[in-house]
Amino acid sequence: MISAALSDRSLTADDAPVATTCPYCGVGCGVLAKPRGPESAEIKGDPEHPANFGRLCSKGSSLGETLSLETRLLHPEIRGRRVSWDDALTTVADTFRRTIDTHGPDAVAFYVSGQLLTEDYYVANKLMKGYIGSGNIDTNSRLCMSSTVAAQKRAFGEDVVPGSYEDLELADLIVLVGSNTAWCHPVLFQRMVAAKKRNSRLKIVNIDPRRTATGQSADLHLPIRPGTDVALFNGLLNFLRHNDKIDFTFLENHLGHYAAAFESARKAAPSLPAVAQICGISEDDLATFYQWFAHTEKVVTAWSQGVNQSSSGTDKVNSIINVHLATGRIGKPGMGPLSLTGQPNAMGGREVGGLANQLAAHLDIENPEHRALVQAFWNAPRMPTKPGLKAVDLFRAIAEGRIKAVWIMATNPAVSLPDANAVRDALHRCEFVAVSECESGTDLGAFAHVNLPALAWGEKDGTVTNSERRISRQRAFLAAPGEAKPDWWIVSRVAERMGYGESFSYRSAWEIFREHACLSGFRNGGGRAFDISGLAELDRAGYDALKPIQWPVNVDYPNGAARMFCNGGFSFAGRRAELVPVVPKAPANPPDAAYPLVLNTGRIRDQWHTMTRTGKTSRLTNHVPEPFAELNTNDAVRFGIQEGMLVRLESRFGQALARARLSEDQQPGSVFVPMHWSGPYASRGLINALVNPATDPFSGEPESKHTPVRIAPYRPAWHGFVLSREPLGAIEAEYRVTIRGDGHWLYELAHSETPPAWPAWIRGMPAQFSARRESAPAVPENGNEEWLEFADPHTGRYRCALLHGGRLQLCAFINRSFELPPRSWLAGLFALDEVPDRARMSLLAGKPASAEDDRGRIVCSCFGVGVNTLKRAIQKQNLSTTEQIGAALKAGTNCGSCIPELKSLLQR
Ligand SMILES: Nc1nc2c(c(=O)[nH]1)N[C@H]1C(S)=C(S)[C@@H](COP(=O)(O)OP(=O)(O)OC[C@H]3O[C@@H](n4cnc5c(=O)[nH]c(N)nc54)[C@H](O)[C@@H]3O)O[C@H]1N2
Ligand SMILES: Nc1nc2c(c(=O)[nH]1)N[C@H]1C(S)=C(S)[C@@H](COP(=O)(O)OP(=O)(O)OC[C@H]3O[C@@H](n4cnc5c(=O)[nH]c(N)nc54)[C@H](O)[C@@H]3O)O[C@H]1N2
Ligand code: SF4
Ligand SMILES: [Mo]
Repeated sequence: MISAALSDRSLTADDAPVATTCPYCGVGCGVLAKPRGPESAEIKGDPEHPANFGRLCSKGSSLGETLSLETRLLHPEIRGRRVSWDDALTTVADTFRRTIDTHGPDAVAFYVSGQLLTEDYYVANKLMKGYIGSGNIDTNSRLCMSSTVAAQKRAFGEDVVPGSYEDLELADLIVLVGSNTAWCHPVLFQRMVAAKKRNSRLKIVNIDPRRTATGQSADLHLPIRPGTDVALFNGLLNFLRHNDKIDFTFLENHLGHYAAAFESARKAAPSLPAVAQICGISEDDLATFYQWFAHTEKVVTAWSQGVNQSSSGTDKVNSIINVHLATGRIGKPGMGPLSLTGQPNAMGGREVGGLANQLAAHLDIENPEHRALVQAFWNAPRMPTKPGLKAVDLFRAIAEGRIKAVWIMATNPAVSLPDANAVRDALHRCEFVAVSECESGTDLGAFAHVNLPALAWGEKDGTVTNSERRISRQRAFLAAPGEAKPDWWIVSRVAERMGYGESFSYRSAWEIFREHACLSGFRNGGGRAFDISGLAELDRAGYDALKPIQWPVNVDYPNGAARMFCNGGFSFAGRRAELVPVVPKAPANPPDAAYPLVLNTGRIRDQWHTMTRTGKTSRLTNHVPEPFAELNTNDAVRFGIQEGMLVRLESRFGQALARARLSEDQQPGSVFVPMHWSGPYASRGLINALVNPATDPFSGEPESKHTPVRIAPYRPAWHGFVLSREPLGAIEAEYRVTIRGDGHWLYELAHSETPPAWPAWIRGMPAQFSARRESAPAVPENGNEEWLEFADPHTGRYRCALLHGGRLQLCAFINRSFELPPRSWLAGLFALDEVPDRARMSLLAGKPASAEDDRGRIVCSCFGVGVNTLKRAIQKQNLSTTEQIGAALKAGTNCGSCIPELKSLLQR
């Protein structure tokens, strides 16, 4: 039961909004939040935050609807049984202590996350590296940004993002590589689109094997063959050299070696036709891109996972940085390489050294002087002398029993690591798994010996750093629910119980931040760019009032710095940088006759990773309700697949089921599947079960975008869906997807065995009442129950509906084939207190008497505008711009995340 104390969780006085930061992507938008009851809040973009100036995307603007406590983890548990904090903390501390005493410090590990706050991250890293004395702390940023980290270190001598978001607005050419910015960094993309309206010279190029919402809005889309980015940028370096566009003065003054990189580019990408052939694109398009780049001074190249998540990810990033260094286009207004970080605090994690091969404050674990420096600052008893294991290797070590105790915080490796079945097997075998989480019922939770309830967004307090080095405060506006605690608190109390009380006596995030800031300046004679010593003296009030600021913050830059490296000042000896020679390499595992397609995985607009938060609001589940596999129409013909059919995907590692989508946006030979669906939402949607655990040799980042797979129709005995006002318990079906709707639940189902009688099967579906709903009757008290039914045993069709006092309670549609009525109109009937006669007549037909009544799949999440409504309005009212659509239907006028899709509807 939710305690009465939760009835008002507001921490704000006088209803004033609290300024905080969005917990989703690395854009790091400022949010103004006002609590509205214990489980919701009014959310607005913060007009003063320099990342978003008031804008929010669909995910950010729905934050207020994701604060439900229904599935939260609210109490510490051991083996699923509620225990006291003292028991839980002591169990973790004692088990770690015992394991270390018996097997040494490398027999334990932490696996942490870019969704921790900087303060949480700092403490976890300090405990593992300085006190336990092992390098075995790695983070999910390994799966995300580590190729960029490795490449920036190779190029600049330090992991530094030189530019700022405003450079995107000052540029005349923006090159987006392996980034679906329109969906994954939406507010930044909106800033680019707005800049394009102001500056008619500004062009956007998108380099992505798939045509995404980003590609649709670009001036030029290069659908390169997967994995060929290095050849493309090597070719560009070569082209720039042939066309006298190299800034040799910059190279002479600020670079160490550079000749070898030119030579390697010349050999690997000798001519335009050769590059066009390697990349599988037209020579004309390639020449256009090269010409634009060569003849535009202000160029920003931004990239994300299509670049990083590759067995040549580090080389890909260096090939991009090379063209910027070689032309001196770095650190100046409107130009530079700009890595777009994924998670809200991917950058903060790098600053505190959360990766297994780093130390805190951008220092190197393999450098004895650096180790000594950190050890001295922490007054630490021991330091590791070698890097720890990187994520994929770390879970292998768990499987092999070399690591015997692991503590996982704010990430779900059972879902997000490649070869996920092997990871689950490793967790199953591990002697001790502790998990710090906000949610109960995750796939990972099932493996936990100890579950530690952590504060979630809105409750936690600290700092994050976004993609442009900007440190912002996340502030609490809701009191802690149940017994949940801040992550830093949990780690510190375990550290105390392990005997390190003096060094972990923290009582607030502020104290930790000061220590972190102080370390960044400790014996830093200007050699380390990451220096926020200017914030080391912040008092509590100053920390609470801290305005967003871009590091470095020190005596030279008391107000932070928008750009770095404009006049060199790199971090290698002599303040130089390096042009890194890179050679194109094929992806680790090429497709073959048995597994002929390349599986590409990534994100959709309205879901965040494993859906623990974005799955909580129907506003975000409507856009793409079900896991899908998108493939080219030619491939579909080849493999006998039709639009809307269920397909089985299979690799050498595992299998998954998804709904087929046919599209020319997908190049032949590739199939794209989103990464989001995990156990709580889909029985067979775990795409990482298929993904190969190949990694980049420098960064250890997994190749999540390239696995050979095969695809075939999945032919169960029956297909169906059930819409229900109340959530239903376990439904026995091979294929089951659970979708939260507005006032209803939708279950997409398919199974290989037909039950003996449908009516009994459907009536037997157990309603699953949550603790809170126990008292609320699902059925209006004096409502009379009414069953409508239609069955045709000959065709295998069965349809039924249950009404209580005229109110739709449940309906089910079953068929032998996957062809079933659209769900949108039926779902809309759950909003009504009584199904009108007209609709009741057509209920079992599954479609409205008039087509006008079906809005179709939701495109605009903010105003619930569906694709059918849009198509009708475009035709009938002759709409030709997104502004006109906005005026007619409001679609696209709030967060703007759907504008690329509105544009493509207009085009069609
Ligand atoms: N809506 C939403 N937004 C998010 C997230 C989310 O879960 N949902 N997560 C956040 C996080 S942590 C991250 S890391 C970012 C990721 O942001 P993005 O990197 O933009 O997103 P992805 O969809 O993973 O992949 C981007 C693109 O890489 C392309 N790609 C695949 N192979 C290649 C290749 O060989 N070369 C090139 N050039 N491109 C290729 C894919 O087709 C895909 O369109 O998004 C952040 N923002
Ligand atoms: N196939 C494939 N796999 C991928 C990717 C891909 O593109 N393709 N992308 C990779 C990338 S870039 C990333 S970043 C990862 C993301 O993968 P994960 O990190 O595994 O995904 P999340 O769902 O964000 O997991 C975060 C978990 O932490 C919990 N949580 C949230 N806030 C807090 C907090 O403050 N404290 C604690 N203790 N817990 C919290 C959430 O409830 C959630 O369960 O996935 C990677 N995996
Ligand atoms: S772009 Fe959207 S998800 Fe990313 S920080 Fe801004 S509001 Fe949040
Ligand atoms: Mo990420």
